[in-house]
Amino acid sequence: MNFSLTEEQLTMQKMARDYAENKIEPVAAECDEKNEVPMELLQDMILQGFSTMTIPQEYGGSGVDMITACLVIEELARACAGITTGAAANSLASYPILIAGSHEQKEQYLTPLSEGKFAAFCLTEPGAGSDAGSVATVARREGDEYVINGSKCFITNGGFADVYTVFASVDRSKGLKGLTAIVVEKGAAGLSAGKKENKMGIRASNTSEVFFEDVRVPVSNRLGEEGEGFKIAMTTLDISRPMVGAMALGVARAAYERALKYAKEREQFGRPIAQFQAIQFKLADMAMEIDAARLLIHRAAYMVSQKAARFSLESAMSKCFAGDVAMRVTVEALQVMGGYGYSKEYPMEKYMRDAKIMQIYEGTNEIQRIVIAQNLLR
Ligand code: COS
Repeated sequence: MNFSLTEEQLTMQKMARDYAENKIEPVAAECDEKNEVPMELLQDMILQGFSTMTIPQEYGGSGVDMITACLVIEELARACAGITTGAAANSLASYPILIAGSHEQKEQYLTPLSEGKFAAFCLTEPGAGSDAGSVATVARREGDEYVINGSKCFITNGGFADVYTVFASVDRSKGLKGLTAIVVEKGAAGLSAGKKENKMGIRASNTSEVFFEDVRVPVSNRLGEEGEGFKIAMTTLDISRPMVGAMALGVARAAYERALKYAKEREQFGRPIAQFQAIQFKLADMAMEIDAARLLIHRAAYMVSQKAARFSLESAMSKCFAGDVAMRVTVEALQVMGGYGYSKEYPMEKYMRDAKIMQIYEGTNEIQRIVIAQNLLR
């Protein structure tokens, strides 16, 4: 077992840190306040390759391993989890194509993702959240076309994506065995975006409803076979969850680093508060949990890159633990800063708001615990 990073990983990590500090951090507070996506910056992040890191080079990606991708995402999210969510959503939407797409589909849909196009992963519906198998959107086959009807909600980049990877049922009587993955492209008649969510955190990301009203797409847009959609969606989430863990880790680290700096500078009772054991214990717990989360994330990421037969357990553990750590660390780090932590003048309260989604999206942490338990009891 080797815990050191490779030269390439160190270079990518530094490049991402510099980019995050110079480009993302300066606009993070304003985008959060205005509930606004910095579209030019997001597009630049895509052009820099931050959304296509694990896509093979032949389809326009960088083809790096998942640990490297997680290192990069951690750095970006340390500057702003909202902006990073927009970039990571492109990766999420690309996985169904990578998993089940033909060579032609990969060329057609993945290559534009490295050229600045936006993508959205459309699984969740008003009536299908944790119970992803109960998707009600239907794709009715008519000759060489599917006619899609239904609605999706909480879709990142849903308001402006160029490519949507959509999960719809070709036969609702078959339950989750009717689910099918289909690509829908911007401009398709009947495709529209609905309300944009006004969220508590990650406000610099676009979260929208997406509607399909008699949207016609050729059968050649289908990824894999009819009925394979649920497994494609689950495999996608297994791959993407370590990356959500890495985002949570970035938020936790940002909060911890600020708390550490503040504790060394802030004086009360004639000495820096870092000299009080109550503060030291908080800092020690934060550092320990952040390290533990990173180890779980890198193990899961390693398994993704090794193309292990199944890594649902490790993937769920990494996302769940890191999400919980982000929440605990941001609460404690805010406490170290006291009133200053609670003030909107400092980013601490934003970190805490941003951390909360890490326990919710890409599968709630309750669902992660179900996945973990199912694997233990199998
Ligand atoms: N990889 C491959 N196949 C999987 C899988 C995975 N990770 N998880 C389940 N499957 C397969 C099972 O093997 C089973 O196949 P067979 O019938 O051929 O044996 C099938 O899918 C059904 O599995 P299961 O019975 O476990 O499905 P459930 O309906 O009980 O759902 C959970 C399982 C709850 C884990 C799933 O619905 C889930 O992850 N929900 C959360 C969804 C989510 O994360 N939403 C967030 C929005 S997306 S950003």
